[in-house]
Amino acid sequence: MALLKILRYPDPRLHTVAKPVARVDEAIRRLAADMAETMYAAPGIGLAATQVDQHIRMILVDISEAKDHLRVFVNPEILVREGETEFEEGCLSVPGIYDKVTRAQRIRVRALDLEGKSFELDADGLLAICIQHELDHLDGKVFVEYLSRLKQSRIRQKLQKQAREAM
Ligand code: K1U
Ligand code: ZN
Repeated sequence: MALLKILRYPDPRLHTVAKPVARVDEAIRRLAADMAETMYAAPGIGLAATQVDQHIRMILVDISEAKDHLRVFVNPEILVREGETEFEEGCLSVPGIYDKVTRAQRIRVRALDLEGKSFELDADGLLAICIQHELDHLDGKVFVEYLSRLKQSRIRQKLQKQAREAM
């Protein structure tokens, strides 16, 4: 397994729309294992392939305390959205920034597992929020884009300054 580099906002590659996975094979399972290692090490509760510069439709989520309930979604689709909830989100691609985002409270998702088998899942609370956040990444959207233009501009400047100072 390997730790992968996580792209940082405002890297333009974060705005790439990911392509569907044509076949769930060993290469996909290896990428999922590397993404899991990267997500747990960060640490995070979710990771989209986009964030590790792999522009295919795969996301990982584990909201368990013990970090022992990894869920992998290949080609995820939201079938149903219900209700509304507000949550202070973070993002491994936007380190140190947290802000409130409104999303659906409950969702039904369809995806493939790592054997290529289709499944459906009803999710609510943090699991539903995290799945929606990760699906946004696959569509090239970062959570800060729900914030005002002023906040986005301040966040961009702050992260660009951090990147310069780290060079
Ligand atoms: O997509 C990502 O960058 C992962 C992101 C997922 C997420 C968090 C909160 C709301 C929506 C989506 C993170 O994991 S940020 C880190 C984080 O929230 C966390 C880290 C360790 C323990 C608990 C939470
Ligand atoms: Zn994120």
